[in-house]
Amino acid sequence: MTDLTPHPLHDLLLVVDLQYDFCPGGALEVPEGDRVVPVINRLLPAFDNVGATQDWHPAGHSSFASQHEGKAPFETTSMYYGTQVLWPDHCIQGSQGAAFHKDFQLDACQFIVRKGFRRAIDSYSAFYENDGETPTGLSGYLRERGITRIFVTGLALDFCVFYSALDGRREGFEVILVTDATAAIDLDGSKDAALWEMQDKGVQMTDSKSILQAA
Ligand code: VGL
Ligand code: ZN
Repeated sequence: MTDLTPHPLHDLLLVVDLQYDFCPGGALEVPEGDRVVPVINRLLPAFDNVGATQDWHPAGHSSFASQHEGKAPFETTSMYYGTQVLWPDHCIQGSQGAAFHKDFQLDACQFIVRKGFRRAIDSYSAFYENDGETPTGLSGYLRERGITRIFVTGLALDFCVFYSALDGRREGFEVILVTDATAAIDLDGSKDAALWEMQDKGVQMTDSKSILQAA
């Protein structure tokens, strides 16, 4: 079994999109999304390396259903880079919905990667935009810092967490999903599909209790 003890140099806690629009009452709410906030806060002191992502769209972003005549949120459309789910307007730069949940101890984060800021392309993953090839710069940053293993938490399990975990593997990092520190949107079985694919691609799974016991 993998040693879950967080290593001071090589392990990173990554917190994905812990923003109001993904919490209950938000524009793109994840059921019980806010439940992960205290779980993540409890993990923070166990890690010497912590970073966050922040979904950060300009008004009129092309991933918004409002920009597509005749389309409703959660339908899909074809973009130049492939199929794209269309979302309610969310995480608009500078808005309250784009802000981090106030109870999340953001001060513990050493970096914040903003993503989805180009109008023409969405960006779920912390590593690549949705064309799968435009980098955010995160893998180079982490490699220069000597990070080799990433513990992934945050929202939403079946979109930004999922793509971040898979791209982390693709970039050669060890990836461990902290299952109770994440929550899913779950569109048409997307939660189970994401869990299966992550397992298939070598993403390990654990829970916060096991990490804290090992710390
Ligand atoms: C997300 C859909 C659109 C996420 C972001 O954080 O999972 N999902 N934008
Ligand atoms: Zn988004």
